[in-house]
Amino acid sequence: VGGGVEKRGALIVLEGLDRSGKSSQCRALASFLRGRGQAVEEWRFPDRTTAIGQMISSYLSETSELDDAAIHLLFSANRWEKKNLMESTLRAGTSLVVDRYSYSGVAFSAAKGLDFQWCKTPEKGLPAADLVLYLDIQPEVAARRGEYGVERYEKVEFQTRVASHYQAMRDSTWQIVDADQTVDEVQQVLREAAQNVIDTCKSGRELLRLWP
Ligand code: 2DT
Ligand code: MG
Repeated sequence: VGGGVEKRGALIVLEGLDRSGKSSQCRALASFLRGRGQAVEEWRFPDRTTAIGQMISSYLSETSELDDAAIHLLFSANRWEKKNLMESTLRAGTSLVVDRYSYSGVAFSAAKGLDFQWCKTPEKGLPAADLVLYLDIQPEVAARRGEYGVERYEKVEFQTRVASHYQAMRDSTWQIVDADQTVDEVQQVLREAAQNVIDTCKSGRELLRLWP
């Protein structure tokens, strides 16, 4: 191996409606890849550990109210504050498996009625995902899963609008995965797609920025 070829990690994002299974699938995917000897970190947005993340967290648990545009920009700022670390980690060869990203930012805020293009603007310049794994589920099916409705947004009518905005962001980096299958069946699809994109990034694919 030579010539200073960059062997960067892949930015792999899981997206989908609430209760589509993202968090457990992320965990399983990251540990599978690690078991295969890949350098992988598991991330999530919002990152509730930062000062901005704590404001977001109290908004989500409905202990505080914020203007729709203001909370939109806080979600975005929560990604910007992690941008340098995200990029340096990827460039060091570590792949990231991320539970939600800018696509959630746009889909959820647009579902509240904010302008779709306006919602995309603050994300411009962040690293683009190499692969978006969209866990596709009908809002009515998600609503039958455990603990639905404990947080803001977990209402079928709202989730239906979120789904339509997600749909408007689909491009060639997206893979739509039927999430109304067993946990293992879904995981199998994710593993194969993730392994492929990690290989592609290792062989020198350029890191792109939002919105390509
Ligand atoms: P979870 O932590 O359960 O995924 O819920 N959201 C998320 C936004 O509105 N904008 C964003 O930028 C992001 C990342 C989706 C988080 C909730 O916050 C919403 C559900
Ligand atoms: Mg949730």
